[in-house]
Amino acid sequence: MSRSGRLGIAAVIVGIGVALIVFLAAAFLRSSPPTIDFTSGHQAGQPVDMTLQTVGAIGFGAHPTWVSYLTQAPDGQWVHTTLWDLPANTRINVTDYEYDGGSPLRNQQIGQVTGTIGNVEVVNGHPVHVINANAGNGVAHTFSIPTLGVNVPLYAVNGNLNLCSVAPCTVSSPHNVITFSFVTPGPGEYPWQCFVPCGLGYLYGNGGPMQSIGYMDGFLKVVA
Ligand SMILES: [Cu+2]
Repeated sequence: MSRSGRLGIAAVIVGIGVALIVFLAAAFLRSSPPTIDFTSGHQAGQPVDMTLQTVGAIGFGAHPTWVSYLTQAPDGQWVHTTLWDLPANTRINVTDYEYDGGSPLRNQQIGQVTGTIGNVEVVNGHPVHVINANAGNGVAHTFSIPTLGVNVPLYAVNGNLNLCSVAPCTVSSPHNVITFSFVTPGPGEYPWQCFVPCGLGYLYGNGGPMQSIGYMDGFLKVVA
């Protein structure tokens, strides 16, 4: 084959490679966890019940070892997502099944419950205003909506037990049941996240799942 022929083939191969990389990068950027709709059929003035779980390892997908939140859809299915459509100016009653071990907090401030109705959370039936993370099992994660002043530390389970490592976890695994309520503001998108640096193996624990929607970050998509 002539030199120009070989160059031509090489150029085509490089071109295909570049196109493939651009396509995959665009597909990655477009990919997003699903949004769970808690607005359909909602009657004004009625509260919305939302059930979550926090797990020490999602156990499947691209990052099986990552910590994560999951959301129970209204049909009862557990979905690996942190994105929700919620009605505005509405009381949201949250139940979180907490399946992860914990540790003392580097920042004791996030051991305090703020921004919920009554500035309280209920841990296994006991009302709590602050968790002393240096006692007991420590704190596993927080549920925090910075723009609304909401912060709920999630009391951990005993990390020496046989913890659930493949989500969705079931109540046969060690867990704490944590409930709290807050009121949604007017329409808008409000980020929420965990503030415990739980991204094990990442710089200061703040990378990986701490930076990823669907794991330790999400959005409240509040609609009128
Ligand atoms: Cu976390």
